Amino acid sequence: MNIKVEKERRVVIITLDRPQALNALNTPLMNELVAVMQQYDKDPEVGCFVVTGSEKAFAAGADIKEMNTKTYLDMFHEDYFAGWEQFTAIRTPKIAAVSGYALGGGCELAMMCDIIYASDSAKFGQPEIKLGVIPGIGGTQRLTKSIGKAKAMDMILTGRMMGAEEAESAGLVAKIFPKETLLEEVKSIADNIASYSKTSVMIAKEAVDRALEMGLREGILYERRVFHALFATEDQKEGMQAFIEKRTPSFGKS
Ligand code: CO8
Repeated sequence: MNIKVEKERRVVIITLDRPQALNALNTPLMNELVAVMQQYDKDPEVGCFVVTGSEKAFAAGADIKEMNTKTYLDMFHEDYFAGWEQFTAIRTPKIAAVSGYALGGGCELAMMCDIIYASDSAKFGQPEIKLGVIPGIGGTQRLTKSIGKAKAMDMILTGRMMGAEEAESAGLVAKIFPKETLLEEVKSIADNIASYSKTSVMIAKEAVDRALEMGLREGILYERRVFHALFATEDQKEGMQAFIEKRTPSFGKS
């Protein structure tokens, strides 16, 4: 196995575990990660994923040693990297807890998560230009949408790394924690998210994702319609009634 999986209450923590290759993302790792997440995605008891690596590396990129001898036709017919679309299709929120290197595919994996929290040691980068290629798992698109054209061009054309503070001020990272406490802090945030109605969390995530793809008018209409739809759930009744009765809501699966 190239990953370790633990379940703590309603949170599933997945640790990338290829230390000999700084967690470089190869096809077996991708397949294991996707399979585990697809299984838990359907479980109403699981409310959040945390994806993390080691203190030295979240992931140092796609596995160069798996790719280096491939031809164009190999890449085309395998539709290399297309499997990562199944990772983005996971509907339960996924949080990246990043320490150390998040380079190339590693940075792209973090960006395929819904929130990135980083330790003060994190280093983000898209160094593919140094290998004679370009980002291939969404980096040119997601980094540009996340931090804007100026910084995305700077990162992708020079291949330089960005430290945690710059990544936070650019909007790539939601918050920075000391590396010693990163995972505990992120688990506690994941626990909080998982304590809410899974239905409303999934719908909220979907609505925010739509903001990147839709115009404002359509996006606001979409939001209003799914807001209306939540009134068909028991969780809406329970959440609002609990507020009025000054008690903690007990959310179910509806
Ligand atoms: N792939 C495979 N092996 C890797 C990778 C990687 N991405 N990164 C590190 N490793 C391996 C090293 O080869 C080394 O193995 P060995 O001990 O057998 O030589 C081991 O991990 C440890 O690495 P280093 O000795 O290099 O460790 P350092 O601490 O000296 O350096 C760095 C750490 C700076 C992170 C360095 O390892 C590095 O620069 N790694 C590569 C970073 C990189 O270029 N990433 C981008 C990869 S390409 C990509 O992600 C997308 C490609 C898109 C293609 C599009 C196709 C459709």
